[in-house]
Amino acid sequence: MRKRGAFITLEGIEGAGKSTCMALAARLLRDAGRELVESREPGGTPLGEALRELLLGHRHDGMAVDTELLLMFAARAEHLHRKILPDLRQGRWVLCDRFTDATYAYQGGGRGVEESRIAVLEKWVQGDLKPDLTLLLDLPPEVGLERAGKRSKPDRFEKERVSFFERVRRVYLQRAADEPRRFRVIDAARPLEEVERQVAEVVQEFLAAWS
Ligand code: T5A
Repeated sequence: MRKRGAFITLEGIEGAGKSTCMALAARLLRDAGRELVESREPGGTPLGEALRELLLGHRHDGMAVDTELLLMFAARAEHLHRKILPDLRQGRWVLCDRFTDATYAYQGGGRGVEESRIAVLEKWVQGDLKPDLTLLLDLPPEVGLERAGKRSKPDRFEKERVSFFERVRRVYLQRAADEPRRFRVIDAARPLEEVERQVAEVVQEFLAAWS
């Protein structure tokens, strides 16, 4: 039987450099001969991308917290069934910009949803599936928001106060401390070349351990 592919995620607050580092990680994985699928959350499928627009756009400012939480998991269920699980079963590797850790961080830490309620949805939608490796790009919110702000108009989340992102960051770091085998924390406040060096090291180490 073909070995299932590895599932790798990138996490961090806005402007942490996930998209930038994802491009590097994808190149390294392909250079190592892995068949790779790149994706993102919310999104990754036509329905998921439509939900992303609802979640990030401003048409529904003030959306109820439970609605936001359930839409995140609705997009995730579609993503898992239509893309992530079939790809992993075929032996392809999946590299994803955000996954369920973002729900714990944003809806849990940021919005104050109880962790146990998120855990129920996680179990329902994912069963036991978790990423095999999660790179957490960590930096102070002020730095990330300044970087993100230079680039585009703020989305529904980017309009939140710094204190919101401080809570998000705290949950990310707590999750990394709780699951040290899965998480690698990268100091994303460093200059880009240095961040990329840290990411490359983690990816090479994971490739060596997986094969
Ligand atoms: N969300 C998502 C939830 O609330 N719950 C969930 O369950 C999920 C899945 C998604 C939003 O949805 C929320 C979280 C998010 O708010 P998104 O587009 O995926 O939004 O995430 P963003 O964080 O908004 O994406 P960004 O593009 O803003 O951030 P990135 O990808 O982390 O940053 P990147 O690579 O685009 O870099 C930003 C800028 O900084 C520069 C880059 O060149 C770029 O200009 N940069 C650096 N500059 C200096 N030094 C470095 N080390 C740099 N690294 C990057």
